[in-house]
Amino acid sequence: MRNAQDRPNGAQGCEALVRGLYDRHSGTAERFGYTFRRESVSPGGTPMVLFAGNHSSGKSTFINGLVGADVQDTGVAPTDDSFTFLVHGESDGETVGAAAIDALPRELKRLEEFGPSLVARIRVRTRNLDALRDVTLVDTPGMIDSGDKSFSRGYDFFGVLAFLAEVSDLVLMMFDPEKPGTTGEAVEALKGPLSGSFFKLRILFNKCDLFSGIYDYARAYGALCWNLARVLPFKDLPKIYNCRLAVAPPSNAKTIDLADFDRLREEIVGEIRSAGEKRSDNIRMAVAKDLSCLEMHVRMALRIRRALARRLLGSRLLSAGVAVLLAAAGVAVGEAWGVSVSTLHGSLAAKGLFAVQCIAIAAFAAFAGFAARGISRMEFNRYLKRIFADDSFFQAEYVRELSLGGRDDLAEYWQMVKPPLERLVEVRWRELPRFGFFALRRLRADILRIKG
Ligand SMILES: Nc1nc2c(ncn2[C@@H]2O[C@H](COP(=O)(O)OP(=O)(O)OP(=O)(O)O)[C@@H](O)[C@H]2O)c(=O)[nH]1
Ligand SMILES: [Mg+2]
Repeated sequence: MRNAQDRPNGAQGCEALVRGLYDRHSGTAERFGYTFRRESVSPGGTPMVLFAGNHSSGKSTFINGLVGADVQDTGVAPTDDSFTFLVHGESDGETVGAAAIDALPRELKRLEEFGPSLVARIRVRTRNLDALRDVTLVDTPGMIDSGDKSFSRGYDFFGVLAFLAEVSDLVLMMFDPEKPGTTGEAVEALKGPLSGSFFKLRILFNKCDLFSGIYDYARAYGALCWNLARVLPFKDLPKIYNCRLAVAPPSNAKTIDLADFDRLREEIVGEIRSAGEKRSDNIRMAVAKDLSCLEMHVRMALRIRRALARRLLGSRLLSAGVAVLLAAAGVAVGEAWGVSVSTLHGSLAAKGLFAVQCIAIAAFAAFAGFAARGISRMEFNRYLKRIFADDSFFQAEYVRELSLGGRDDLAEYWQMVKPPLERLVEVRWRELPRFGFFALRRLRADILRIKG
C-alpha cells in the first residue's frame, strides 16, 4: 500500500497543518473531556472508498468489476460478515485480525477499540492489481433485518460504520429492488452513523435490470425515495445512482432501456477513480467538523456547568434557609409559650428547661434542614437528567445562530456531541472547567482557517 512519503507536497502540507491543529487543541479537549473523532490522519495515504448497504445489493460484485478480478465472494445469500480492505501490493496476500489492523494506515488503529469480535472480522487482501494502486476499497457486511430484537453482531456495527465513513473519502450506500430502503439496519445507518458523512455519501440503487417494466421500476424507486425521505434530514432528494452491475437472467425479458443505468454506473465509477482528488478537502472538512464539535462541546459544557452550579447553590441555600427559618420559628414559639429568656434569672430548673428547649429547637431545625437537603438533592438529580431530555440547552446556547437560519450543521454537530457529553455530565460535571473564553477564541480562529 502506498504511504504518505509517496504523495505530493500538498498532502504532506495538509498532514502537517492537521497535526499542528490537533496538537494545539489537545489540551482543551483533555480539560473538557472531549475525544477527537479523527486525531490521527494520513492525508498522504491512499484514498479510501467504503461500500455499505443491504446484503446481496451487489457490493462485492461492484468491487470485483472495479478491480477486474474475482477478489470478493458473491452470492444471493448473506455472503460476508467481514470488513475487507482491498489494497495494492506487489504480491497477493491476506491477513486477518490484529495483524490486518497493523497492516493498515495509522488512522485505522482505532478499530481495535471496538473489541475482539470486530478485530477477528478485519481482513486485508493485498492484490497486485492496477485498479488498486490509487484507491483502497472496503467491503462491509451486508445490512440485514432480524426478527429477533436481541440479535447482535457481537460488536458495535454502527459505531464501526460511522468510524469508517469518517475516514473514507467516498461512501457508497447500496440498495436493491428487493429491499428498497426497508432494511432496518440500512435505515438506522442513514439516521445515525452515516449522518455525519452525507457530503461524501452516494446512494446507489442497483439491480435495475431486474425490473419487468417501467411501472415496476417506478414503484420500487418511489418506495426507495419514500423511505429515504423519512431518514435524510434534507428538503431536497440527493442524487440516486440507478444502475446495474450484472445482466439479468434471460427469463426477465426487459422492456426498459438499460443504457441510462449503465451511464450512471460509469459516473459513479468515475467518482471512485477520482476519490484521491478530494482527499485533502475531505480531511480539511473532517478536521473542521471535529474542531467544530469540540467548540460546541466546550460551549455546551460551560453552559451546563454554570446552570448546574447555580441550581446546586440554589438548593443548598434553600435547605439552609429552611433550617434557619425553622430555628427562628422555634425560638419565637419558645419565647411565647415555652421558657422565655427573660425568666432565666430565676431558678436553676428554668435554666435547665431552657437548655432542653434550645437543644430541641436546634435538633428540629437540623432535621428539617437535612430533610430539605434530601428533597432538593433529589430535585437536583431530576434536573440533571432533564438537561438532555430535550434540546432546550442547545437551543438556548445557539439561539442567535439558529435564529439567523441556514445553520443545519449545528443540529448535526449536536447529535454527535450530545451522547458523550451526556455521559460526561452525568459522571463528573463538577470537574468540568468553569472558563473557556480563550480556548474558544483559538478554536474559532482555527476553524475559520482550516475551512479556508
Ligand atoms: N441481476 C443483477 N444481479 C446482480 C447485480 N449486482 C449483483 N447481482 C447479483 O446479486 C448477488 C449478490 O451480489 P453480491 O455482490 O454478493 O452482494 P453483496 O452486497 O456483496 O452481498 P453481501 O456480501 O451478502 O452483503 C450476486 O449473485 C450477484 O451476481 C445486478 O446489477 N443485477
Ligand atoms: Mg459481499
